[in-house]
Amino acid sequence: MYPFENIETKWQKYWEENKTFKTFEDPAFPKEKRRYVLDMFPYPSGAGLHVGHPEGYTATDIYSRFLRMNGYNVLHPMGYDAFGLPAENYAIKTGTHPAETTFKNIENFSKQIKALGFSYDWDREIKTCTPDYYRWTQWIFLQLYKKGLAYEAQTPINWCPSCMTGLANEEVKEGHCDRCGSQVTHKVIRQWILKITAYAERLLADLEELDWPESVKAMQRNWIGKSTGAEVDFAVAGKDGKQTGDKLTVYTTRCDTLFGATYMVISPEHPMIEKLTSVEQKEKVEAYREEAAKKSDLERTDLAKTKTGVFSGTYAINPVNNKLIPIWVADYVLISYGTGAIMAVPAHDSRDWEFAKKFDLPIIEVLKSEVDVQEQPWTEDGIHVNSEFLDGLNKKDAIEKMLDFLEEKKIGKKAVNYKLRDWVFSRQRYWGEPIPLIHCENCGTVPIPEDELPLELPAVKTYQPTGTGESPLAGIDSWVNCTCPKCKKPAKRETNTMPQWAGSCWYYLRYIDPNQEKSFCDPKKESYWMPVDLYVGGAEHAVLHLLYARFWHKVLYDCGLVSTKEPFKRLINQGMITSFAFQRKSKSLVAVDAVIEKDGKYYAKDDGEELERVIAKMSKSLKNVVNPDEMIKNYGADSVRMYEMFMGPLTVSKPWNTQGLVGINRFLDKIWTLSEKPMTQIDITGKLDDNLADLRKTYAKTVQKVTDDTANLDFNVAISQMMIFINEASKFDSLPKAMWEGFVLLLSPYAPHLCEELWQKLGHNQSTSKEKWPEFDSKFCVEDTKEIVVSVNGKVRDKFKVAVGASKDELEKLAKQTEGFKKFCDGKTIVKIIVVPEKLVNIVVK
Ligand code: ANZ
Ligand code: ZN
Repeated sequence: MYPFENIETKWQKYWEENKTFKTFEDPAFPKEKRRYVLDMFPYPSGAGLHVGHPEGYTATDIYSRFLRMNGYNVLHPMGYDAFGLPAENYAIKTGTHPAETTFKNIENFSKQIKALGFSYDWDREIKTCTPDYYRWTQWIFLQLYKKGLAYEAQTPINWCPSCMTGLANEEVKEGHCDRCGSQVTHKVIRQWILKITAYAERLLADLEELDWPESVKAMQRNWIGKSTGAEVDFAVAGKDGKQTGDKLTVYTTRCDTLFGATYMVISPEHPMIEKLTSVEQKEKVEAYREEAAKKSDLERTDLAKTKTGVFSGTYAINPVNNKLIPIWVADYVLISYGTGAIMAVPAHDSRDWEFAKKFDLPIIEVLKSEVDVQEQPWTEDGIHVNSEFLDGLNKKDAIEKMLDFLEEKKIGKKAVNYKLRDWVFSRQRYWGEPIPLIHCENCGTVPIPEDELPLELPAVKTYQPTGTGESPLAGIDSWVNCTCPKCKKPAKRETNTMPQWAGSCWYYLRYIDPNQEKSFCDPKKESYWMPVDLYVGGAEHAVLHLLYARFWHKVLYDCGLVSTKEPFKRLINQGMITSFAFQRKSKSLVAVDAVIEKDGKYYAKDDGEELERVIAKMSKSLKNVVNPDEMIKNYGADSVRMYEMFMGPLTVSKPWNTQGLVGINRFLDKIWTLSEKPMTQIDITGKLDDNLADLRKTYAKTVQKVTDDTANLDFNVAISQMMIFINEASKFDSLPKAMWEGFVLLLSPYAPHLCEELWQKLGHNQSTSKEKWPEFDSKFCVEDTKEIVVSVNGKVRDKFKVAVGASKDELEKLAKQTEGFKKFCDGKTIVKIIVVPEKLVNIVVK
């Protein structure tokens, strides 16, 4: 076994001491020779590094090393996303300051990451929880505030009763807290909100120019949810048809179905609800509103749920036929979308249809339907019927004609809506960036002067969230009480903190100039590196981090503070590394340590049931979590790096199998053994004997493939090719030094420690990363001999080898010299000889 432990610590020390990967904004590199290769930085959890982390980190590391050797200046930094709930929850449990826990975890992460030999410029390391970093997070927040993009509001927001904090919409997954899984409720509290909706159109449109996975773009598109339709005004009337003078505006994507609108619905939170409720219905409406307030949006809009609602007691006039239609209150209409009111077309909308059936409201077909709309809704397209001036028209034409009609009557206009909601940005928690604002009785909200930033988090004694909608900071009088920067009178600080996502909204900019004290980043350096050329990370950030960061970046762009519209030009999602688990017939999973293996079969320890081995997510409960430290200790960092790349294509999910790691370790061991063989000075571009010429062909192909595959991030394919080369090379007692050197350089981004050692052994005294990427003339890849088949009367009788390009005459002559020819043609009459160059000679005999 090669001494990987010594080799790896030796070279890690060398890189650190020599600052081998320190990066400068060297003007000698033209713009097209600069690359910014970024990893999604980790949250330093107490659990330490997961084997999923090194997957993406190794990929970007190989790519960065490859680019450097190809003459690029590469920015490749690493840091820690260090604010967040787990450290705070731990503090609540133990009383340890979250900073203490966080820094301890960072130390551990850093040790683990460094043990993998990544070529980061560690002088650029950042931690989002240090005041010199969050000073600028606060500063950027103030720029948003000054642009009117941060506002205070008292609105119902998602509230996690267990984390006791407000959440952004993006943090709610199917009605549950993304972090702890508790059911999310609504709570009305004072919030700071960022106007991300002001950027909805640009966030949508600019996706087009990004080289991102289609799936991530699609998720962002859906999340932004652009909808084009119309706003239509309905006159409100009493039972008697007398207009009250009020109007109710709805949002509809189908104004063409107006003739089928048989009732209206307003959301229980609609601002006009009191005006629209009749005296007789008041009690019922109020009771209904109370019930609705308890439900989540998910519960309210779930298609499967039976519809509930209550009649308001008033009516509206359908403007196309002057019919009186009732206005209902129902919770399937959300206040947060469109106008919070709809015209219901039960014949052609499923939710409206169910509601109409339940409350016995009329259903009028206005699109020619293939079903009876009294029995089921028809939601497909159709030609318009029962619609007077729209009859006979298709959807598109009918919408246009109706829009003309509405515009002419001044009761409707085209409108666009987005599903995207503004970003609830304040958290009632401790371990986050304090929001740098002051509340003054005279002056209102006043930003802290920029030169007084950072506004540091004060030390507290108890981290417990208050649950009242106030952050624990609110309990520290000495911190809360301050003087107003404007009028100098006593004032109070904002006590909410920023959400987990704030620090990661701009960290890629701080890496560019991590120690800058005058600004968040020197503009010259910013334009030297930006945008990020390649960003690699997990798919779970598709809408959260990646949408928020794009938003902040666009704001900075509008402030003239960054040079690009988008931060991340190319994005790659690494696949998940899964593990094995064992499954019973009942489909329940059994933890790995509760299984016995016998003759290749698996049985449950407790009751002996035979189990099936299945692929599962790594989890503590299944005891199938792989610990990278242990793997590095047993097989070395180079093996772990290469194994993770060899498991399969970077972007697919794949199960961990330590046997595969063992195989890679053997492969590296074989290389070590090979390196002990004598190296010859043979000129590998000259004439070689047959065997070496064959090896040269493989070598040439290896150079070509590893170059292309590494550039395309097809690392598993590149590794396979290197294995082919090593297999062939192992058959030789000595190797041409030039070839071996080339191979070592090809392998160096993948197994950097081993290759540094081999490179030194070859007599070199600088790091492989400073060497030029090997090239080899592609003419050596070309096959120089061909195998020709000799057939007699169509039956294969022999084969021979000949140089590529041999003439027909020569092929015929050589065919006649084969044993097969002699055996089957001697003594017979040759009728015809057919020669297919490079392939075959067929002899027809009688
Ligand atoms: C009449 C109609 C007829 C509708 C029809 C649909 C089909 P998207 O495409 O998602 O934008 N809607 C409008 N505001 C709503 C709210 N606050 N809560 C619940 N539903 C609301 O959906 C737009 C459609 O959703 C609108 O078009 C409206 O119903 C409903 F055959 O109006 B439609
Ligand atoms: Zn003041």
